[in-house]
Amino acid sequence: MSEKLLVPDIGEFENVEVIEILVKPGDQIKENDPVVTIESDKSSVEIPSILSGKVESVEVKVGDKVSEGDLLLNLSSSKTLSKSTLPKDTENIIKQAETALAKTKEKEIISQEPVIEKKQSSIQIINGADIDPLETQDWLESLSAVISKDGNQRAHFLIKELINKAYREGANIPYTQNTPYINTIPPEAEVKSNGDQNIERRIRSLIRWNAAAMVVRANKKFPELGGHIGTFASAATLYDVGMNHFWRAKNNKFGGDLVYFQGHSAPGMYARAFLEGRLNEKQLDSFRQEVKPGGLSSYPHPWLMPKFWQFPTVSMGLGPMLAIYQARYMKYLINRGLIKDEGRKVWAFLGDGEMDEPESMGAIGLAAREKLDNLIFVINCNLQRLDGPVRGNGKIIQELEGSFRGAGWNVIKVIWGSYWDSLLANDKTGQLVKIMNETVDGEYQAMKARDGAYVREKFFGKHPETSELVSSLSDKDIWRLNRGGHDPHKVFAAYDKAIKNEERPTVIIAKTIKGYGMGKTGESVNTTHQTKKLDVDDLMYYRDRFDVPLTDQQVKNIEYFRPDEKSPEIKYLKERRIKLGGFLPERSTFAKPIKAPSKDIFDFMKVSTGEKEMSTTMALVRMLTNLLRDKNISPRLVPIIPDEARTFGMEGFFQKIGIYAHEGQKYEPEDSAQLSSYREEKSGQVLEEGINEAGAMSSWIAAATSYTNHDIEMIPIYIFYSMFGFQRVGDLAWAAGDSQARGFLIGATAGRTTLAGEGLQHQDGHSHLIASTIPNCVTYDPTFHYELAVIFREGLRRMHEKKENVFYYITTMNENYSHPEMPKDKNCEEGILKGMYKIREFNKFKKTKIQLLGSGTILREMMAAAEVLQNEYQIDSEIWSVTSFNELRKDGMEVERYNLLNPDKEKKISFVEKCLGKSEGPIMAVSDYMRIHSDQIRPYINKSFYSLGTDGFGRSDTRKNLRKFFEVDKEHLVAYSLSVLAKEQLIASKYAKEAIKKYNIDGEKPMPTKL
Ligand SMILES: Cc1ncc(C[n+]2csc(CCOP(=O)(O)OP(=O)(O)O)c2C)c(N)n1
Ligand SMILES: [Mg+2]
Repeated sequence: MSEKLLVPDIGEFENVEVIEILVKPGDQIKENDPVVTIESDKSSVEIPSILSGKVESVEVKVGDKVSEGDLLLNLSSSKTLSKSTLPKDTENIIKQAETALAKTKEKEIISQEPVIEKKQSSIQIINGADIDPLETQDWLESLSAVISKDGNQRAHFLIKELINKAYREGANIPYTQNTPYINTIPPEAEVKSNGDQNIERRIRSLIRWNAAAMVVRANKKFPELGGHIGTFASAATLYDVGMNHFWRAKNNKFGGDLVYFQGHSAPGMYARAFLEGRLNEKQLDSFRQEVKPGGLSSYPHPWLMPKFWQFPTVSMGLGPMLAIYQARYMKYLINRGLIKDEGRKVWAFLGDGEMDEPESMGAIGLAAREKLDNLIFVINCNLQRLDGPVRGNGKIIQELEGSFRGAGWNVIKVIWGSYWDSLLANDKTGQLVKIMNETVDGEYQAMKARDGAYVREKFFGKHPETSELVSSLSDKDIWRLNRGGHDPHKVFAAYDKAIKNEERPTVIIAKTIKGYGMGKTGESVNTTHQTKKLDVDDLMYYRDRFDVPLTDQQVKNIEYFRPDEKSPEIKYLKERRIKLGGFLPERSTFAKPIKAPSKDIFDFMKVSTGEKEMSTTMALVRMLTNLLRDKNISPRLVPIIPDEARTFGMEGFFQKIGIYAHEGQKYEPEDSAQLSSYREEKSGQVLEEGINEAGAMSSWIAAATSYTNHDIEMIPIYIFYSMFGFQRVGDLAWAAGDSQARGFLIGATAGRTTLAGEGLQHQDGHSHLIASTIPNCVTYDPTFHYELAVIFREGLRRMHEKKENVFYYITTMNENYSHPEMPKDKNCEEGILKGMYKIREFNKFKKTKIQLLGSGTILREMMAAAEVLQNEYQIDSEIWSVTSFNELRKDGMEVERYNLLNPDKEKKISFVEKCLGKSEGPIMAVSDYMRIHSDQIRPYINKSFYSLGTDGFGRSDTRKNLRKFFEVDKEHLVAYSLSVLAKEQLIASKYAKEAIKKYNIDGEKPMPTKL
């Protein structure tokens, strides 16, 4: 049956140009296959077929203008194919993943959480503000009766109903998200570890000792090195229980859990690796001495220890965010069918002080919304940060509980250790819990800096009933009452519950003591964080406290201790890790490279666009659309956009590849009939992050390190307003460099004067400079579409085929102009990649010459100025398109350094010098960035060099006015060129003076930086 394929609803657009015909008569096409590409002045979109069948005739040609309802094709239709749930081409990737990973998935046996309900014989009043205690007592007794008769669930239901009723009656006092200051898991419900507790304690003691010894030894030798003992001392049990029982390593059968270690606890990880035999004494003695190869990095840095550390976390607040987006990205890969669902978990260890970073809590809503049950936060609440208490006057654990519970997380508080169990069981009146609730963190901290007698007086002494509770305990017994985070049983039970939790992320909030075991100098005192030296007495105390089998002399020598290979400790430790699949942390990659697409896929960008004007952003979108047709590349692309797809003309991606949404689309979008409808899908490819640059960057890092954390090479492309890039997420970009991220960052709407209208907070004149601070970030500021194509392809080749650990920052602009054909010069491609090439030469008069260097869209102003110089002033010029001042500088620096260090060897020549060394006339360079940007290459050329740029705050206006204001428009460039030539005594100064007058340039106008 013959069918007509018409232009669908394309939103408000009319008369949109057909730029590609993707089918021809006779082709057999399937439903959803693209048939033509249309392009408005802002975006290009493929029109898919709504039917499958054979193309009978194509009724449009390239260049035609079409609107909704116009006829595109006649089609003899066959049966319509149903939509596949997974995107095309993923099957191959799944197969690849299958060979690398397990053949069969051992499904996690997720047992139901045991519903062991804490039966209490009665409930007592624990709130002091009671105007009618008898009435309260009645209510509580009723509730107690319900609990014992029908259980907690029923009681909870009734309370909820009561609150709802009260709310409807006008008592709109919000219900608290907090539970009492006791453990979430009651002792009866604790799942017990099957580990050997004695041996685990001995191992933990050795790890504690070796970690402290490593820091103390380093600082004895070089006091400047620094280091931390207190953080790990407080967290040792939290890590050990995970290492012995929970965290599964990556191997050829399993993808591995991902653990974000708290940065300052790094010594503990080294100490464990030492016992495991992965690090030796010499390496421990090179802690914080990394310049010589083999040293141990101060904190987790994959760049410096690429086979060990996976995640840089020491800049506080980044770890929590990166972990959340990592867990989300893992689900993304699973839902797109790119990796298998193996029940892998992401664990993140965080400090309680660290939780004050806005970034730490900034994404917890997303974690709950996306139902990240593969994510577990462990917050080590030692109640202290660097200077003092985290919440001296309050309770950090309660505060965090409220925030996380409010955000929808599963919260597990691990506050008290097992020694408290019997006291709490005997707390019939609730006085102990009342005191626990009322005592503030400052007091809790002070108590642990003193002794048992102090705790008896200041804590239990608050009420006669609690004094009585501990009357039979000695001060020593009271001192032994431990905190939850130091009790392996409590920690085990919490971890066990966390891994079985479904549908929600889990946070374990564990109470510990900063500097646990460090004695008077370092335990629970405000200066703990900075303790890096322990004197002999402290060391003796530490040894005794943890029963480390060292003689006094060995302690004085601060010797490391590693039991014999055949000792029960080492055997146990290794056995546990073998059981859990290998050692942690460990960084490896088994990802297969992605073959860079053939050059012809970019050919359409090497021809002139003729009359047609477009921005480089649009050229990029066209290019990505083409890449989505490449079977190798397409499934690996991860487009990441923070709510700006329409700004960049990328809305066509919504339909074409879908927006990732773990729940699919539960609603019919308002624009469902349109071609660029907002299509959310479980296997969607676009990560639409909302107005959330830090989140988008975290997603990008997860995807850009996919090759190591998931053994699959992916190509993330994060596109953003360039102004909201590096300066907004600079620290994350730095962490990306450390993480050896591979992918593209696209700073769109770039340039101080190219993004007209928007103004001071939008116009970017420095992102390239910030990007240049990251050693492995490769940056480009292309002007024409063929430059972009060459750069992008090389990026794909270097990063994803050759696996070079660099990432690309490319700026694109929103100014529409026509793009010329790529110059035929065989060196052009090399020049584009190295940073500059000659794009044009005016050589008619052979009297006076100037070298004009331009970058981004300002290159076009320079080209226009050159024409004026030639036509009106008889001045010749060579015009250079500078695609990257940053890359030129890197090369210049390297060459200069080499020549200085090798004075006797043949001199190397920088690329700048190769291009300009023999050129004639002074050099004038301009970009849409600060002068310092083009100034970067000044040292590498022995000629007069002048830079122009856009120094100063941006402001809203037309492009023309902005360029005039910043003196980078054609007219200023002509005047400046003449002035430069006059200064160099190559022409008379009257020409410059006249031009300045002619163009109404005010020589007395203040510098734009002052305006
Ligand atoms: C972004 C950032 N700001 C400041 C620091 C310096 N700093 C290092 S540790 C620390 C205190 C950490 O306290 P907490 O998070 O409670 O960890 P703890 O050591 O107590 O486990 C600070 C302020 C940092 N590492 N990162
Ligand atoms: Mg702390």
